[in-house]
Amino acid sequence: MPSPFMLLTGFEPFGGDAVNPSDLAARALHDEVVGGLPVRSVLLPVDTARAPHVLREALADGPSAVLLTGLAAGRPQVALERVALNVLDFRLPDNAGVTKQDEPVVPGGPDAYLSTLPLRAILAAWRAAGVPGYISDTAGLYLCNQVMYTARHALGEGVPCGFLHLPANEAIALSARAPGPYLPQGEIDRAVRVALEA
Ligand code: PCA
Repeated sequence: MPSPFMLLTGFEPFGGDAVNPSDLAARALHDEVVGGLPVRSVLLPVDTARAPHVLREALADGPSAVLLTGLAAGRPQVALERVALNVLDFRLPDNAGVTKQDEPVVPGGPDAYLSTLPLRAILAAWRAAGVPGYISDTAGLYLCNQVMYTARHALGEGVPCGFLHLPANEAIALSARAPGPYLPQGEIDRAVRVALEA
């Protein structure tokens, strides 16, 4: 019987950024014990063909809970996604240069899956920890939506699973051409840790 763990995923950098805060947070939390369970972090490629395979391999090890994370530059705070849609429609090619338009994530799958994370409990835990955050009603139609849909489709209802979008960190804000919101990486790591605890 494999020992229980929580799966935390981050994404590699994309869209010209040198870093991805979700990758950095996942690395920072790898092997930490949070809420009594060790965290296993897995890095997902920003590659629409490869990401589902890497994800499904990680899911096959039987995590007790799954927290998927990614960057949503421009968002002012950490945001729990409520829903993943069965749609791929990219404004930006993935890291392999592939663009999708009006395609399903899973042909014949349900139109949408809701997050099975305790969204309100996570918001409350963030509030108690002094972390402003909110529930987002769209994860976009890019890789983040794709992996949330893929994970929910693979897992069913039994394992809490959902997506957390992170703001830009200081490195991304410093390299941006126009001023934008950011959250220091240490705070991003803390927000992810508190979400895992909840
Ligand atoms: N953010 C993108 C994909 C990878 C990432 O970190 C998204 O929001 O879809």
